[in-house]
Amino acid sequence: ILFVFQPALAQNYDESKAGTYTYTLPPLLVDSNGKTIKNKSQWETSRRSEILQLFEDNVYGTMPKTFDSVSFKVLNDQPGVMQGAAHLKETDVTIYNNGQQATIHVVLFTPQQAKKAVPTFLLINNRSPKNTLASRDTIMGFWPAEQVIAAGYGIAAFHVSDAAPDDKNTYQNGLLRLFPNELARDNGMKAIGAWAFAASRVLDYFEKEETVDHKNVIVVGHSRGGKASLWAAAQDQRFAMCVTNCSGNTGAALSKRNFGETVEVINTAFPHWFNTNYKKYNGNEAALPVDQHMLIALAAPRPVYATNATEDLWADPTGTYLAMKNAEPVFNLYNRQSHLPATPPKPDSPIIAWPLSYHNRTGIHDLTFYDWAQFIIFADKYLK
Ligand code: GTR
Repeated sequence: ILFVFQPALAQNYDESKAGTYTYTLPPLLVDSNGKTIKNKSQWETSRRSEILQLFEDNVYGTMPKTFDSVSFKVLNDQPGVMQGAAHLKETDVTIYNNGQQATIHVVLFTPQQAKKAVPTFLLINNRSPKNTLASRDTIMGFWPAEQVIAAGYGIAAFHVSDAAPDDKNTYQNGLLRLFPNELARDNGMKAIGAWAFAASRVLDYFEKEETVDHKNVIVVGHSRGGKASLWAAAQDQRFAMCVTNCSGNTGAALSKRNFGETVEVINTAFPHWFNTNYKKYNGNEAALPVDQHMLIALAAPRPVYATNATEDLWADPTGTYLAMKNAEPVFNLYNRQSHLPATPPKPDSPIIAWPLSYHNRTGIHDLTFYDWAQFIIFADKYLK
């Protein structure tokens, strides 16, 4: 007998079948009453919160606005690490609610020579915890702390498993235990919401951490972590900038474009990432009241850097670029306007502009030294 492997949920990689997404993207600047949004105050006072709520209810889940308390405990404070280049702090950020607690362990390096608090990159680490160990036993492009310190920035990370284990059977065992109402509701947050919530609690800590310029924290994530970094920036306007690296479906790529990973595929493989309501859109992206250009727009006017990799068609590089391009009208309500070219740049030709930056790196789905080098140029442009 000959078995022919036929994936039950097939993906499209044929550009001619990607669809006419422009006709189906929900409008950014028309509100639910049909009123056209003409300026930033109309955006900020009405349309922005409508869109945020659509993402909460239909995709990522609500995020608790209150909780009992949060505490910060510095466990390790070591100047002169990295051959004298950096100051290391390891801190436990503990959140208390509903008689329960959950702890997010934060590793932070800041430049030893810094005379004042420094702008800092915060990575939501969804890969091996080894990438972000304080010991620096493994030096990887995923979190190149030495490179970032040499550029004069702070670099911090926490691991997603502290917030919500990345597993459909155990994701509740992190901070979701503190919020049983979230788990009970169809629009309550799950793992990706919990990762973004944790990033905000780390920012609470940074507000008290003298070495970090908490007004200039850049939230960074790769792939599933990049879905969370965008959601964190949308939810918490204290983040100054956002990097979403190869974040693909339900990250920076358009969902209504039929290319690469689909909503049904992601919800089937990772039922613990998005809220229960999101499953209604399996095989029916057309019914989604939002698309991902609207998520990027929620960051406005704060700068966003999105990336792709040429061998990572699963994450739909073209659909990611088009989401950035279609987010522009909101950024353009503010003084510094975005004028991305209509079509994506060639591989390895970053467009580093303020407020929207993009590159498509040659190679595989990953976060690399090359990517970080561009993020540093992006941050320099904005902060220096
Ligand atoms: C894949 C998933 C993607 C992306 C990726 C990752 O399996 O389909 O959406 O999140 O994992 O996180 O590396």
